[in-house]
Amino acid sequence: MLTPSKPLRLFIASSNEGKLREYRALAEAAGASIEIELLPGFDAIPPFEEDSPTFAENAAGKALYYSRFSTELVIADDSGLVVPALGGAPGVHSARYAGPGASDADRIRKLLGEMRGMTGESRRACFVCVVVVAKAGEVLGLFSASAEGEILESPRGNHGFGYDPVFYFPAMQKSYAELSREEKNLRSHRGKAFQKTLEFLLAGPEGRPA
Ligand code: ITT
Repeated sequence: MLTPSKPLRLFIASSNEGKLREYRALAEAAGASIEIELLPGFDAIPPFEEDSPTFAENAAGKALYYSRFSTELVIADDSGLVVPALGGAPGVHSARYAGPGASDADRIRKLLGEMRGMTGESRRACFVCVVVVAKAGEVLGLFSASAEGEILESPRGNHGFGYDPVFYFPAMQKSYAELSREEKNLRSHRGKAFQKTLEFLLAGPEGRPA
């Protein structure tokens, strides 16, 4: 992989503090070649309506929409928790699963309630993340990754955000919320999708959409 002489600057479009913290740590881990900042003026932009049935469409919609407010590279992710035994829920509705104004704790309570009495294979779940890079209203790339795990009976750990305390990650034998940010980022759905994004963006002078 070639390292560009000038740092690659990415503006992230996200209202989710947990995601922003993870992206900042991912950029830091990538070294001096990457700078990540919240899209300037993000809070004043009317929010994008995420009403598509797939993570890819929502992520592309978000990145395209917000990229029109900048001349730089913009990234957005759509992500969520998929539980096959619940027909794929919460899925693309992960952020709104317990209705508007609900907290992470409310969403976790609802999920555990829906899964009461389910055992074994039924508790399988995966996190999905689709990252889209766009520039001035054009999609440059879409990168997705997932992480397999199972839903715990009760929350464990206090790091991370969202559904992390109830997502047991067998690869690390801990819940996502028991991992440090660095440990989670190394193997998580978002960490892997962002790694693919960086490989694309840093591929070399020809491949670099600067
Ligand atoms: P933006 O669209 O502004 O980025 P959002 O929170 O609405 O923020 P999404 O539409 O992508 O983002 O919804 C993702 C939801 O899925 C998020 O709110 C969490 O509830 C959950 N989620 C995604 N990644 C997660 C992770 O790594 N750990 C825990 N929960 C996660």
